[in-house]
Amino acid sequence: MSTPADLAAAALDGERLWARLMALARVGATPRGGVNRQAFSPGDAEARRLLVDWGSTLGLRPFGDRIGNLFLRREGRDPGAPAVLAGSHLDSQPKGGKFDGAYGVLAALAAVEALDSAGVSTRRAIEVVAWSNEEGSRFQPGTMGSGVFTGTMQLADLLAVTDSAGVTVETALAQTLSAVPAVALRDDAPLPAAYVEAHIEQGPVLERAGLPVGVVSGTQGLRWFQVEVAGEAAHAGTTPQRLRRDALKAAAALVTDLDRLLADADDVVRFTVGRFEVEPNSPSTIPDRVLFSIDLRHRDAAALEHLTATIEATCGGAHRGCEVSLSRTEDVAPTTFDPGVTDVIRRACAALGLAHGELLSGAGHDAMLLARVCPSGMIFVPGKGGISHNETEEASPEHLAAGARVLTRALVELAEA
Ligand code: HGY
Ligand code: MN
Ligand code: MN
Repeated sequence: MSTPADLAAAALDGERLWARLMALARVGATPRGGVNRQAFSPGDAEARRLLVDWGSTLGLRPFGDRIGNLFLRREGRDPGAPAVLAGSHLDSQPKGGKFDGAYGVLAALAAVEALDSAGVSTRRAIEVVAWSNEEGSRFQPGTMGSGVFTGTMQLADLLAVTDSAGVTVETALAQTLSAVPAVALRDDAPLPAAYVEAHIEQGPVLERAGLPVGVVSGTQGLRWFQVEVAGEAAHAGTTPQRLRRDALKAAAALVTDLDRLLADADDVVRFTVGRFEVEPNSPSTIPDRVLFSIDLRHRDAAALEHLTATIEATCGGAHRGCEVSLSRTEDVAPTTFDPGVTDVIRRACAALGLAHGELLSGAGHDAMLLARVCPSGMIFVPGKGGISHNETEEASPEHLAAGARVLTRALVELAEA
């Protein structure tokens, strides 16, 4: 006999999921097939509008909070029981793909829709969630929405953060929210009973193993730093080399030093300088100020500590006549997902007859913050060539639907508990 979870998973409409993914991908679409929908941009607002519309067609009630997280609630039979949340993020990298984040939100929407189609009720409410500013491209750090929701980050600190044009999060967020139909403000929701996030893998493991789904064991630890190099502006034509305090040359030397010092024989350290800002950025002026980011990741907390010490020893004091200062903008320890939720996901894969494996996430996700306050887990589906944070990111409709079916089953089980 079919269980409610069987019926709901069978009702999952993979074609509609794909159609919504493609509709969302038109918001902020880039010429090379990707999206540029950075946090609190007009594209972010448009994506939120679409999501609220789709949710209202399904009778989901929207709620928001002060950092702009968006929740779409499907009531359960027991209105007092903490809800089960599922989602991801709608913001993207500047040259991002169509699936990173968008998939987790729309897979959750498809799961809730499948419950409706199958006539399945759950004891707990289920909420589809789109977390604010996961990527941290325009405003650092990332995972702002889940950071505030879980009490790991402070709202007041984040509202004061500026982008490179000096616009604050507070202003950009207010503009975004004013462009979306008003939703009820809810800052006192009880902590969720559980959180599940579906995502494309963004790496090569599942594709190489020929697996349609992955159960995620955890995420590696992540630290972000900002390095400021202060020199002195001077005329490019008249200033002898020995008198220069060139912030760009000092910064470039620091990056080269770090690249050598942080390299490891096993190639498991992840060290990236992805953002580099030069002032005044004029060909004939010696730069007086450079800001650059460091993204450091490792699966092992002690290694992360050790690598941090190297960064701190390198990025401080005087270099080539410039002053160097370092600040830490994000710090998330390696995360192990809840064994109970991981088991639910594994059982869902098995019940659907899907070959699956277990893997650690190289990328960061909102789930790593949620894991600090409630049992959390993640479902991965393969991405083509493991390519992500790239406009050519691709995933197959079949894999995306399979992951959403796993999510549907997992939500039924977690929301009945
Ligand atoms: O940086 C990350 O890992 C995530 O994609 N924002
Ligand atoms: Mn993502
Ligand atoms: Mn991403």
